[in-house]
Amino acid sequence: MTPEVAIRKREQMLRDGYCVIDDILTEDFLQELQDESERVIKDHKPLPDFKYQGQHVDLKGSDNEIIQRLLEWKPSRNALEQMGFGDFKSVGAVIILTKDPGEPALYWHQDWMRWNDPITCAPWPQTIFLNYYLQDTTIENGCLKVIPGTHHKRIALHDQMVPAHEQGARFIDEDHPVMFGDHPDQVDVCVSAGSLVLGDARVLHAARRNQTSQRRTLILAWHTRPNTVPGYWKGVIPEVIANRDPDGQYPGSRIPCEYLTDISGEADPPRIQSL
Ligand SMILES: O=C(O)CCC(=O)C(=O)O
Ligand SMILES: [Fe+2]
Repeated sequence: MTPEVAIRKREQMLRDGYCVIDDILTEDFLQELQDESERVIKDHKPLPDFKYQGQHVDLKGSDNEIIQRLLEWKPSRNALEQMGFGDFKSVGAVIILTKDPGEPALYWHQDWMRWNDPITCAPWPQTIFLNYYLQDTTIENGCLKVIPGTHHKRIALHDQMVPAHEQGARFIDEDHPVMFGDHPDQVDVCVSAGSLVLGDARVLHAARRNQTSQRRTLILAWHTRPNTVPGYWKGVIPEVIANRDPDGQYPGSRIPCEYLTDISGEADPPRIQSL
């Protein structure tokens, strides 16, 4: 990646809440990860609660040499460094997530757990996912969908959603019109196998149903950075962040509170259309 491209990717992360870095894995390492994920999945008993996320296998780098190599993968580290994201550290583990043939879509959600903390207002990312897709992803096999900008901007969908994962969404019906609806601003993030999708934990995202006869596998690695202003940030520091008490108690929450506002200032009419 050239320095110019790295800056553009960072700008996209800050503006849209996601970006794609193509071909980050070598052919050989991709093959190794495919083989290893198949081996691990074979020994795993999927739980019914996870049907929208597919197989959901947690793996620590310290327990698996191949996963540790992925967490330390030089091209990914270099890309983060070049983007100014060098202070992001992996949590030391990954989640292997699959969509098997015929499996349902993943509902709209965001994964930020700190909505009560003023750091929520950071114009820069604090927690990101590194998503390694092990097959080409398409609309047919369950590609990721993102609504750009929703890491900073409240839209109508935020107030219609069932909270993510264990807090409700795992237990909804497969035909839930809001959680599985199409949104006019959604972007399908179709990537080639071995590419990396970076995403801000706050951005609204979902994944399509797998209508093909092949499994679609993702290795997801969460990364976080300290609660500081990153060196590349030259813009205004929001007052709530400048005044944030670093020793404050901010109970974890997945539900966006008043820190997430509609920056457009317009009343956002409900815009969800069911599929
Ligand atoms: O399956 C995907 O592409 C995304 C998975 C995801 O966002 C999640 O499990 O939180
Ligand atoms: Fe997610």
